[in-house]
Amino acid sequence: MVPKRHLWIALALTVSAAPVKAETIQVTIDKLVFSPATVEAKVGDTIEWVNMDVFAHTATVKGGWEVTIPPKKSASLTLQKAETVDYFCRFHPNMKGRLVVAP
Ligand SMILES: [Cu+2]
Repeated sequence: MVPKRHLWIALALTVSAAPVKAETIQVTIDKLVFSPATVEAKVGDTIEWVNMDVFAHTATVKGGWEVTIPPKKSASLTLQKAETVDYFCRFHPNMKGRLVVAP
């Protein structure tokens, strides 16, 4: 018989080694506000911006990427690297959001 304690260790290893499934995280844009303003995600996850407004917005990183979200549409981006990025809307610079991307 295998001692019970060893079974527990085997179980813990199995759980921690399970692959993490990539997620799609929605950020709603409504009345010029990104919500939630800060999102914690992992590399491989997809951020989907859902624009409820009747005009276009962007999610723009200074010196980095830009995603345009047309009115009443959505647009998405798959996160490629671990970093914390602040983004804003090119058309409405008061609109701000942050992505905290873990490896
Ligand atoms: Cu905007």
